[in-house]
Amino acid sequence: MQRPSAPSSSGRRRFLKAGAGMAAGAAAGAVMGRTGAAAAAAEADPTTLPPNVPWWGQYLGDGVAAHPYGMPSEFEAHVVRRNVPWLTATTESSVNFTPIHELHGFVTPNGLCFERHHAGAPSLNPADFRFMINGLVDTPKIFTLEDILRFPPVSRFHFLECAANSGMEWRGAQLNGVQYTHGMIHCVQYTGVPLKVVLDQVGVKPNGTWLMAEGGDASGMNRSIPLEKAMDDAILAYAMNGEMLRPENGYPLRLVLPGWEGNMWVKWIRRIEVGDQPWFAREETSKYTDLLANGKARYFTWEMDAKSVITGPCPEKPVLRKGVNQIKGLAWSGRGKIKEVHVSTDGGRNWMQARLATPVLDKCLTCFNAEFDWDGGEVLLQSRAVDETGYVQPTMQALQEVRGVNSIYHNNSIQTWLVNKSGEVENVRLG
Ligand SMILES: Nc1nc2c(c(=O)[nH]1)N[C@H]1C(S)=C(S)[C@@H](COP(=O)(O)O)O[C@H]1N2
Ligand SMILES: [Mo]
Repeated sequence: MQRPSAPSSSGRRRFLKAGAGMAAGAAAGAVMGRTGAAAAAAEADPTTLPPNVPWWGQYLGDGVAAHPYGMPSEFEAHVVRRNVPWLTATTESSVNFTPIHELHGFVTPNGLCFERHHAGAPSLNPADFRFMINGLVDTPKIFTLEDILRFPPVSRFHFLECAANSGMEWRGAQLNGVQYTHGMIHCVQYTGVPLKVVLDQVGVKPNGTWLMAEGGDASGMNRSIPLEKAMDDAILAYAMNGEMLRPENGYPLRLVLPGWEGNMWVKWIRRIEVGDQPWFAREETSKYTDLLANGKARYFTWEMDAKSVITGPCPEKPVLRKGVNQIKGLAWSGRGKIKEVHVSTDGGRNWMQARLATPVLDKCLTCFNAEFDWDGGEVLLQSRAVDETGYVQPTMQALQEVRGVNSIYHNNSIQTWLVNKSGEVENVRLG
């Protein structure tokens, strides 16, 4: 690599791009996914290393007017949501996946939160937005966004997991990447108004026991929700991670049902009807039900069972060197806090306790880490979450004994990563 003689601002940028391309190219030849920092470090120009003053420290950088809305470094361009084109017929009724292997801490940046739409993400002017509550209430009411913003706000961190997360893996290992096997999850800080506060204002009648939440997008997606949950911890959220919701996540208003399956978190919510029985909508009968081995189906499986996954090493993050390596991962439970996470390097024969990173919050992602000493042999990495109710994340065999193999949704089984002798990591099924 050559140092540019008189780097103009754009010249410098071209130089940086070329450098990144070379470095990433060299690494990609060896192991898929070995890009970014590791590759760049291998190619570092010694004349720019400390104590030398690097060339980029000898010129003015971008001015403050350059980025009115900041973006990640161009060297992080590989950290993006990804979809699987063959999975769905269209991109409007489809899903993309959070790059959980590239994230740090438990908060998902807004631009990386996976999206799941049934009819695409509508773009609407909040001035035209209305939210209605009708049915078994004393005073049916239509709210503007302004009205909603006038209630005292609450802010809470919660994960949202699509019930179909890991749904491809029921009959065997399918997708070779943690972004695809476990990326239908995100965790942000929501700000909004407790649904209870709004329901109390319209006055739910004594016989009102169920709610129907309805989306304003072209899918008109709706779900039945027991009043108990609405009065417990449901939020009508207008913000995520400190800014208004992104259009794809329901701008300007979405339902937040902590710990419950993502499908029920109605986006672009336009109406809640209060009734005295569930509606048995499409999304809770034909979809989001689990066909058991005996031909009957489970339904109203709202709570997300405790689950965890190792996000490094993983297929996208091979083991790069022998000796002590870090295992890192995420754990969560729809029933409360994570109590413990165990990790295994021998496919579940022996377990050791992982460290939990604080804070450990209710119905929120929890980060864990542990060390493992790699001698260059084959290793079977697993993690197992235990939540505060004492529930232990099951193996796929144990899950199949209860659920059979016809399910798509609610696969919270233990994931196995095979680290082979060259350090590459593969999605495998044991047994
Ligand atoms: N109105 C509406 N709400 C919706 C959906 C939708 O298509 N329309 N998809 C649901 C599904 S299946 C999931 S998993 C979550 C995804 O939320 P996200 O796009 O913010 O990740 O939104 C739910 N809410
Ligand atoms: Mo979903």
